[in-house]
Amino acid sequence: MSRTFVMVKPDGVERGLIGEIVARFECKGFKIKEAKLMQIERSLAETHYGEHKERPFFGDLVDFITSGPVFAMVLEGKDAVKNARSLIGKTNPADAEPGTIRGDLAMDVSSNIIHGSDSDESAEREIKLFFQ
Ligand code: 3AN
Repeated sequence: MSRTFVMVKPDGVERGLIGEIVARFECKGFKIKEAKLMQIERSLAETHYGEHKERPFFGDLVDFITSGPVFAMVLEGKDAVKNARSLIGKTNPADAEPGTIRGDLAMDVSSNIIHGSDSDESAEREIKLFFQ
């Protein structure tokens, strides 16, 4: 068993998709170990997205992720990072397969409704950042 960090972004919370998204992870077999609705501070957003600091969309990304509450979760399961990312789908919803969360529920790369850690190291770093 391993853990991953997943959060429903402000657009997903605003659209009332927390229940739908949580249900998909539960149906897959994940256990929810922690969960909270929270407002992300700018400094936390900048740390969380540190690897994208030089990208042209960094400012918009930080604005977006702090624009309203997010629903943050720690999920446990077999190959948690990989299994969660396959449920989530490709970064750009236009490329995400139908049946995935982004493929079914989103259209735009800059508001792609959900974040999932991309490695075990990122997962542990992000869990510490969000859940101390
Ligand atoms: P993922 O969230 O699938 O791991 P990353 O880590 O490459 O994707 O990107 C982090 C976030 O940055 C994405 N969830 C998305 O919101 C945003 N992003 C990535 N690429 C772009 C882009 N070309 N234009 C705008 N936003 C982007």
